[in-house]
This record gives sequence, structure tokens and C-alpha cells, in this order.
Amino acid sequence: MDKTFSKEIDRELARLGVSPETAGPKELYTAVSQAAMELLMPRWKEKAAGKRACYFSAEFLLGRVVSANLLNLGLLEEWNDWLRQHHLHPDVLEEIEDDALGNGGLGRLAACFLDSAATQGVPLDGYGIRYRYGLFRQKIENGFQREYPDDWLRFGDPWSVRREEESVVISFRDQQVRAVPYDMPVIGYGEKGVVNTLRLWQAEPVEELDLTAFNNQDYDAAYRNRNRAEALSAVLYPNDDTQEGKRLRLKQQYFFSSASLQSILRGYITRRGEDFTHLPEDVAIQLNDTHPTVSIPELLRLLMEEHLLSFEEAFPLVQGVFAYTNHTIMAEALEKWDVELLLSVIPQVYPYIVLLHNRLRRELRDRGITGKEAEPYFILDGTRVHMARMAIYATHSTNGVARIHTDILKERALKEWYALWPERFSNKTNGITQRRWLALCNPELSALITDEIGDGWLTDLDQLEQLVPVLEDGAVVARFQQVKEEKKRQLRDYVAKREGFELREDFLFDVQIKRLHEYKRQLLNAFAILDTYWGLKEGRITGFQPTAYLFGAKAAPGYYRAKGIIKYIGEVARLINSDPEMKDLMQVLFVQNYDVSYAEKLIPSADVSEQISTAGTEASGTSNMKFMLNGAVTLGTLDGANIEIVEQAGAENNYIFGATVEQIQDPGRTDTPEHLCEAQPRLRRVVESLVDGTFDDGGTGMFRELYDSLMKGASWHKPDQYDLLLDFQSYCDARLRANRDYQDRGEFAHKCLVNVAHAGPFSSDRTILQYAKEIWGL
Ligand code: 26Q
Repeated sequence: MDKTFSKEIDRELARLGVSPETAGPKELYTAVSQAAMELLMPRWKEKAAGKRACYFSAEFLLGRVVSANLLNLGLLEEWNDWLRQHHLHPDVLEEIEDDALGNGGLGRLAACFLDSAATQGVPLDGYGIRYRYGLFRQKIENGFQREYPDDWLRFGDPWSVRREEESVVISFRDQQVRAVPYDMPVIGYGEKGVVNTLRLWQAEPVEELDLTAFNNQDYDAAYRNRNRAEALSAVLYPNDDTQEGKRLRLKQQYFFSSASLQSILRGYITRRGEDFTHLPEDVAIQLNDTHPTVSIPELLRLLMEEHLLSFEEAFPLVQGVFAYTNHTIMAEALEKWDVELLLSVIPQVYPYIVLLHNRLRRELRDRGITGKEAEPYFILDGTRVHMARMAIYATHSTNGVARIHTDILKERALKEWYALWPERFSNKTNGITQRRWLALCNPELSALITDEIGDGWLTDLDQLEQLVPVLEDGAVVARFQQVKEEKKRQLRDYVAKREGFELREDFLFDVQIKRLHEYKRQLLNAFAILDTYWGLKEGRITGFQPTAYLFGAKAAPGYYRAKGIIKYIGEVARLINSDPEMKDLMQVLFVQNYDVSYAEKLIPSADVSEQISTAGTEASGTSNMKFMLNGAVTLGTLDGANIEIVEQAGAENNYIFGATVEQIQDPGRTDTPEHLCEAQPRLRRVVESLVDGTFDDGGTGMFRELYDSLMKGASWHKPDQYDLLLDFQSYCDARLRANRDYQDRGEFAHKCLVNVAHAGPFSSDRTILQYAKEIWGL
């Protein structure tokens, strides 16, 4: 194989008219990708007989595809050899492609699932949208976030195959478009590995050009149609927390749902003909949140209008095929579409929603549920369609993404539904792929682990347990410390290049990277940093282990408060970084354009993983698992998957603080922001820093608005709705404890390694096998 691959790379370069010596990064990228595609083609064509699962998702946050594909093909070593032979740097592809067709956790989870399914031999294909522009690129200018378009195709797209012949037509009330599939191979690692497909749909005009308009020399009109079609897959909505009833977003959802269903039905008919009774035996469809839920009435419509099934024939098939994953309980994020809007975009779907609504009402009546008691179930409430309700009713499975999250769904958010159909509910705690999040991003730690226990962990992460006895070996702990130091140096060099900032690699690295949202409480972190700063200045804190506080986050462009928090962190950073007294004690850095590739550099270098959401708000979190796997301790609340992480690795090896979900949601609570500040002068002081002239928000009023949100609330929420003030003291205590423990580097490294050794359950291989067995019946 080896010779073949190098030769193939040379051939591809020659085809591009360059030599290894004259090729630039783009040519190298194209050549290595095309060479790999050539080699994997035969495997991609093999399709095992039997049921297939389909992952419908508006987002796939793939990150850099080329490195993961070479790793999974077992060609990464040869590629590196080839580069060495030609005296080229192993990082030549560093600035090439980072596919950001997703916002954050939900989109990255989809990407981890694809990798795990292909590796474990689970027949799972992804279906989504080929956005022309992914999540915006972020720059920080003057401390403020600025957004720029993400032109991810500028290096070409050697990993996709356009399948013109499998195009389908999608109808809207006011336009028709052609959906053209672009297929990417999803390559499994190792012996059980298979090659699955990620099918992303691109919107194009049904006809190349409006010929009548063209012939009349009305070129403007001739082009308008094309632009209107292409708009459908033009951009990813950068919102990951609030649902805005945007017409184009609804069009996107219907566009990829209908296209995917038409393509799946075509395949079914080829195999089985017009007898649809076997559909649930052949196909399982997982809905990644409610974003593709319009698929439910659309499948009913296709079966009833095009294949003439009755509703009572079609409904059980639909219910047998679909399953739904919930990723949030936050009310703002729950999708509800105005009936009027829906009627003006996809009127053909509406009658099928009414059929579902009426069938549900009959079932409720049969169980004696009527009047007010029936209302929490209504799919149609008079003006809106409740997508989550439709998803629960018309599927056979609803799952949450961490144990506490599923419990909250059952006991609170969806308790009426759980009472009726308890057997439909289950938990599938999220996971992450160890191929990207250890093997690729941390070859140094991977080598340590493989030297101790072999490389079986690459496809069976539970084998990390074998590290437990090894950890008592001082030499192993020492080697781990060296690895951490090396990863810090690598990050320092990268940050110097990217940010022009000189990180102190001898400091403790404390890292918070995730979307910017109030509930994730980056502002609490900033407050604690400021409090530490003052504590050091005043001599209240002594024996402090020098710390670099690192942030990475994008704010939704319309999320004013989130942008204010970015500015505030920038101001805290400026104060501290410019204070000569802090030179050997503290650094604060907000990195620009945090994305998957940046995460791959930040996570392996971290000592402390900040997971500080208000208890009951973060459904699962997945970066918490990535940090754990790379040997950082968790500084976190009892929220999401943090709970399961400390259960595995031990509370004594992590730093847990803050109110529990029961305490947060206690109806008898009497604390107020005013009382909390009254009792805690240090808390008062950091909060006041928003308005007392300590910092400058550039005259925007952003800091005053943040202050008011904490102390006064607003018409739509109570003051300090995410309880920063309540948790401030215990947060400061916990992080100081972690800081003190870091004095004993050996002991601290041991804690980190205990976390690594117990990270097995957080492999997405485990998660995907649970979906396959318990939901998809594979
Ligand atoms: C909805 C309607 C209109 C426009 C945008 C959206 C939208 C888009 C993305 C709503 C939500 C999202 C993304 C949500 C998300 O990433 N949730 C995270 O999912 C992870 C995987 O399960 C969890 O680990 C995180 O806890 C959860 O926040």
C-alpha cells in the first residue's frame, strides 16, 4: 500500500502541473486528498445488505477533514514520511479547510457520531445542507467581535462527489429548487471500519437560466431565479440558543428534509418496490433536535400523495422510522413555527400536521385527557406549530443527551409526555471520538498510552482502565508532565503566530472554550479572575500558582449581551496583562476565531477545564469530555455530563462547586442579588466594576446593560437569571483549591491521569452503539 499512496500523490501533483518542490499548500492538499479518494473508492462502493440508519442534522461541524481521513485510512504516517522526504513541514495543511458547517456542540456531536459509526461498522449516513458559507469567522477588533464570511470552499472540495443524477426537486409555495447532493465518504478506522456517506444538499435553480428572460435580454431577471434558489443553502444560521421565526431558516429545514426523504424513498423503491410496509425494517431516521422535524409531516405527505397510502397505514410507518434527540430544555431554543408563516412557505405540509394534531387529540380523549389538561400536548395551539411536541408524538423514541438532562426532561420539561409514554424515553449520554480528540490532536499523550497498554484504545476506549495500576509508576506521571509541557509549548508558538501574544508556557493553563452564552457563565469566570487579581494586589492571596486564563468563544451576531461579555473579558485582560506586577502571576487571553482546529490545540495543553454552567442548563456538554481525555481536571458545576465525569473519575480528582439543580430550582429560595452583594464585599466589587469606571465599553452602554441584567432583571427575566452571584463564592474557593493543589505538580498530574484512565465511557463509540442497538434496531 505505502508505495502506491506516495506514487498516487506524485501523480496527482503532476496532474496539477506542479512538483513537490513547487507545490503550495493548496496543491498539496488537493493532491493528498485526491490520492486518498482514489484509494478508498472501492471500499466506499461496498454496501452491506440490511437496515441503514440516517442522521438528519442541520449541522455537521467536521473541522479539518483531511487529517482525520488520513488517520482513519492508516495513511497519516505515510503522508508525514512523504512530507519529510520532500523537506516539507508537517503543518503545511494547518491553514487549509476547517469545515464549520455547524455552530457548536450539536453539530460537532453529529461529526463525532459519523466517525464512530463508520469505525464500529454501524451503517449510518448523515444528511444535511451544503452551506456555501459556514459559521462566520471571528476577529476581535478593539475588544469587540466582528464577523466575516467563512468561505470554506476556497481550497476546493476534493472530499466531495457531486451526484447530479440523484438531484431532486423541492417545491415551495413561491418557488421550486433543485437539490443536488454532494457526497463525502465517512471513513471508519481499523478492522471493523466501513465507509459510510455524508450527503449534503446544495440548492440550485431547476433550470440553468430563465431562457425567456435571457432572450429578451433581461439578464437581471434571468439571474434572479438562480440567486433565489442558491439563497437556500447560502449560509448557516449562527444562532445556537434562540429560535427566530425566520422564513429562510424554515425553507432550509424543509429543503434538506424533503430532499433526504425523497432520496431515501427512491432507494427503498428500487429494492422493495411499492410495498412500504417494510420501511421501518429498512430505514431508521434520527432527528438531531427539532431542526429536521418537518420531515415527519413530509414523509406522511410523500407516502399518502405520491404512493397513495391512507393516513392510518402511513402513521405507524412514520412512527417506526423516526426517533428524536432533544438537546435543550431552554424555552428560548424550542422551535415553534407560526402557522401563517408555514402556510406561506410550505402549504402542502400543513394538512398533515393537522392530521397529526387531530390523531393526538383523539388518543388523549380516549385516555380521558381533555380541556386544559390536554393543552400541553397540542401540536397546534391556534397560531403556532410546536415542533418538539410533534417530534415526541410521531416518533417511537425521544432521548436526552446526559443522565441529568434526561431526568429533567422526564420530571419537568416533558413530564406530561413521560406520564403517557414512559417507554419512549431514554438517555444516551453524549460522547466524543477518541480518534480526533486524542490520537490526532495529542499524538504525544497517545504514544504514552500506547506504550503502556497497547493501541486497542483507539477502537475500544474502555481499555484506558488498564492505565489505573500504571499510574502508581512515578516515571509514567513524569512522562505525562513532559507531554503537557510540550503541548503548552506548541500552543504558545501557535498563539504567538495567530494572536501576537506571548503565552507563558510555565503557567497553569485554565481554559474555557465554548459558545458564548449567559448560561455558560463566561462572565462568572471573568469576575473570578478580577477578584483573584485584586486579591493578589492586596496580598490577600499568597502562594498563588501563576495562571494563564484562556477563553475562546463566538457570540451569535445578534446576541447583544454575549458580545458585551466578550468586550468585558477583553477589558479584564487588558488591565491584567498590562500590569507589570502581574507579569509572573497572571495572563488573560481571549483567542480569535475559536473553531475545531483551535480546540485541537487548546485542549491538550489545559490543566483546568472550565465547565461552569448553572446547574440544570447545559444539556450535556462535550468539551468537558475532551479535556478529561487529554488529562485536565474539571472545575465545574453538577450539570450535564460533568456529573457522570466526576462519578467516573472521583470528586477528589476534580473541583466541583456551586448550587445543585435542586437548590437552583427551589421555589422557597429567598436570596436576592442585593443580599448576596451585601454579604460579600468582594462580590459587590467585581459586579460594580461593570459600572464604576474601572472599565470602558467604548461608550456602547453594554456594561451597564450587563449590570442591570444581574441586579435588576428585565421584563422578560428575573435578575441574575443564571445565578452567577449565588455561585461566586464557592467558585472562587474551588478554583483557589485547584490552584493550591497545582503546587504539587506530581500529585496534580496524577489526578489528571486518573481522569484519562476513566474517560472510556465518554467515547462516542459507546454512544453510537447504544443508539444502534436501543433505538435503531441494528
Ligand atoms: C434553532 C432554530 C433556528 C435557528 C437556530 C436554531 C438552533 C441551532 C443550533 C438551535 C440550537 C442549536 C444548537 C444547540 C446545541 O449545540 N446544543 C448543545 O448540544 C450538545 C450536544 O448534545 C450538548 O452537549 C450541549 O449541552 C447543548 O448545548
